Amino acid sequence: MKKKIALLLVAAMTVSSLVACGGAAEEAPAAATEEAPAEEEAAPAEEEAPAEEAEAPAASGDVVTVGFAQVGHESDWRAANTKNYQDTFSAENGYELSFVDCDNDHAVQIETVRGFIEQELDYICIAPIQSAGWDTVLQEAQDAGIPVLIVDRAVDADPSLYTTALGCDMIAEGEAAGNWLAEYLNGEDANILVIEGSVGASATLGRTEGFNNIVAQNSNWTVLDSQSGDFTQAGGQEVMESFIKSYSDFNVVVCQNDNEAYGAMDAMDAAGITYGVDGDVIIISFDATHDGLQYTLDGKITCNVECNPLQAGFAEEVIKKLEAGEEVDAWTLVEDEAFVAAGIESAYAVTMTQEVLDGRAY
Ligand code: GYE
Repeated sequence: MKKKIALLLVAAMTVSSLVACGGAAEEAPAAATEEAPAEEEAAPAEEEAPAEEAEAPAASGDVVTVGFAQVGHESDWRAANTKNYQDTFSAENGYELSFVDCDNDHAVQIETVRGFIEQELDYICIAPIQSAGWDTVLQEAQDAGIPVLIVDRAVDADPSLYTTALGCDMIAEGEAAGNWLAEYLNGEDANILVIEGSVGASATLGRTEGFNNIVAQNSNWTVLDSQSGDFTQAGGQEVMESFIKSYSDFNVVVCQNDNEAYGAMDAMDAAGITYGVDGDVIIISFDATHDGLQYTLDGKITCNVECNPLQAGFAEEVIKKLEAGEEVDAWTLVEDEAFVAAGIESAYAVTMTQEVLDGRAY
């Protein structure tokens, strides 16, 4: 089905879906969907149902074509996110998904989106590798009348150039990590090393900004160094190895995702540096994937700030609304929370238990 619907996208800057983390994230879109069809059900009779455009994919029986320009395959988070999109936008559910792994290459991602425009797909989802450099291709999609959903990460572009955006609040995640650290250190000095995510990614920029906001409030904290580990385990290991060569006096390592934390732990193991609740170095991580939370339960990662990768339901919810001719919000927040090692109490984070780990869907 090829629909160039001139959709009236009056986008109120409101948070449309506040979803508790963990399993609840998957449930929320379904719940919202149940409410939404009220209008459809209220339609007098089948034959009087509005034009095809107003029908949800399942109701119309037409295949809805969706292009997804995914970042790459750099992390466990990404793998979970990809699987979630493939499961959600399945043929069974009435979609034809064109999935492209852009291998962390911005130029490839731009060309991928151009390809989707040329193919005249119904919808385009972009998880932007970097936040800058999107205006031209977004304008091209708009000129072609194809709604664009910016998912997971953000873009530095005028919001009028795309239909909607959804994802976690990366600045809030960085602040959560900092607030937890201040509580945990309780006035002790901090000499901090940061292993950042990919350069120019909104996840990196936001987590860095948020954490630095809290650093600025603590005069006895010093960020000794901050380098990109590209959100990969190998990158985390490499950066940590070079930090170990340059710095001997550090007590906090902030890894901007779980995979980097695994690499950093390998580097510290090799150097005989102890970490975790019983060690010399506090490790903070982000994502809170299953394996990351196992390390948190075990007390190796002391604090792990979640970013929920199960976001495809939110994208589908938007697409269903657009198919039904409804307005969509400009921004949907996917909520997250933080976790701390077993035995630690925190006002900012949930204490890890085996039960929390067992309930982890990714
Ligand atoms: O933290 C990292 C992934 O954009 C939130 O990208 C995402 C980040 C996630 O590679 O693991």
